[in-house]
Amino acid sequence: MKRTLTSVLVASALMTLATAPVFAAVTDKDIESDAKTTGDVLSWGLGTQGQRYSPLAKINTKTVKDLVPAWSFSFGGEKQRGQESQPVIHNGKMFVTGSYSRLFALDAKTGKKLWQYEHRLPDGIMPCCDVVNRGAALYDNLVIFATLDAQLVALNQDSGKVVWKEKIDEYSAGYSATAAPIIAKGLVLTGVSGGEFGVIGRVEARDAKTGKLVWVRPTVEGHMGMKDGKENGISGTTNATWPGDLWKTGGAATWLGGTYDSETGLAYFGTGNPAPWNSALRPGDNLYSCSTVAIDVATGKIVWHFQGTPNDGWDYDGVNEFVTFKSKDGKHLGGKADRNGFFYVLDAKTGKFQKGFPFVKKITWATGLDENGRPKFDAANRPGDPAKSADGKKGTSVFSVPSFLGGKNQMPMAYSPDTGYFYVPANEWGMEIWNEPVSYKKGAAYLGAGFTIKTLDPKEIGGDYIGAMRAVDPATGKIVWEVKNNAPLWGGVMTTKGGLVFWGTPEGFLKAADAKTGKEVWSFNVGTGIVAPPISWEQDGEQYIGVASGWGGAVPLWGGDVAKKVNYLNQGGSMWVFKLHKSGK
Ligand SMILES: [Ca+2]
Ligand SMILES: [Ca+2]
Repeated sequence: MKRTLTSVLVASALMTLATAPVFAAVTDKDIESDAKTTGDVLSWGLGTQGQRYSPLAKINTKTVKDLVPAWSFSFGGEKQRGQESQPVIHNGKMFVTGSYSRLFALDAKTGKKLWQYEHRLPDGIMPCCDVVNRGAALYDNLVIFATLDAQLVALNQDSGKVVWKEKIDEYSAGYSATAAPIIAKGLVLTGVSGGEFGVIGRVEARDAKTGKLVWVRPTVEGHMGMKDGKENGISGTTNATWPGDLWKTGGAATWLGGTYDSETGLAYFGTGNPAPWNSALRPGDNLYSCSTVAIDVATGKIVWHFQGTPNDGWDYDGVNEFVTFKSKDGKHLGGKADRNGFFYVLDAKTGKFQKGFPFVKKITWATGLDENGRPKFDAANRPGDPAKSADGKKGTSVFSVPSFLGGKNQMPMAYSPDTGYFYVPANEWGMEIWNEPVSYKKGAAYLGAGFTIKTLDPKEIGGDYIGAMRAVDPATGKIVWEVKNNAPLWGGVMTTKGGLVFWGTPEGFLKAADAKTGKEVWSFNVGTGIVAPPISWEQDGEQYIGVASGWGGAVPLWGGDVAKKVNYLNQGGSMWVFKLHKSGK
């Protein structure tokens, strides 16, 4: 057979393809199918819907006993603090962010460091709740993450070189950024942190390849949106739900980022507290604070909103992730475990309220929800107006449950299409809270409140614990099972086709339980607290489980009496990866 030069070249090119790892840029299609593809983890949430469900089943209720460490990698440095990052995986590489705006690229199979990026942070950054970062996004050949000085940085996945860098806002005005960006239709979507400093919450969309701003949607009523450099309509109606000028420094920070459902074309962002905390100053619902806001990615406009805590007076940020799912009777819904203690089930397309129920044992600020999901407030449990006190300096103090750290905080829950349950890392705690006079000053804390977080009476919550991993059935509103934990849970959850639920504890244990029954089937102590969500992926026929470790976050800083209870826990900063032990037979 006569071989032409062309056929030889083609043959050798094919050989190269077969033997060398092929670089493939991350596309929108890859991201939209991320939840189903097992060889990579491209998004925060293991798919932009945020279900945190892995279709892998090699590690299952029977084999999990053989799960052992494959490698561990230290983030190093003298500074440690909280590690809340979810790693992403692509082309056999892991990209994991660390505290103090660091990013590490590692060989996903061995943990070998490929490169490390340390963002230069200025003095005077104002992160409210530790120097954390929750992860990076992948697009094209870029890895993109947000920094504590409110910038967005895109690095080349192979070289670690900065490709673009954009300022989100002024750190000196209290802005910061800790959330993992998400990608939707070639846009990188980010929020802002700084609700305790009177920032303006918003969602921004940039061209993921260039960083160029495409649209901005403010989450405080009265502020103008932008698209392609032009005005794109005010959010809501100025002064409809805010008195006077308070909306100009209204908070509603989108600090936990969002989720995206390609079927609805909507990005779902939660919003934080209205500023300041002192609710006596701002009668009205204070939209769009403490809400889920659904934004059409194509237009940059709000399609619907659902507010969990109107006129919030307890710092019940509504930032927690809205996770879309298909119900057993075929409806397209979304679930959210709100900081205020209620779990909400809404229509994913319209936001229509379907169901709401407590996922914690005790709630004092509301007696329940009405038919539209609006809370029935207990007026006696709202912190009093300081202007009505004898000296005008301190309003009536109340004991409210949950505490402002929430029935659930930043640690993301998981949803299993196999069991139909949400797995919610819940906490049971309360707080003394009172209001004080306050006025806005740029770059200064803007609370107008004082507080102390406290544990609850064990008799009221069925035991001496704070944390509880709970399986919640969105169809019935029932807690199906729970695993109690001494310290508050702060780490996030993953569930798998293998019938398992994985989560970490501040005490340092990565745990696995049977997704149906809650029976604990495996645990491993990583040597420092876990405040990050686990992931799973497959490489060369083996299933891996990974989690970042390193105790920190908001609890040690803001936790009052609870912080004292957990002050024996040691800091750290590592990536841990596990796989099934090979017996050698
Ligand atoms: Ca995937
Ligand atoms: Ca807040």
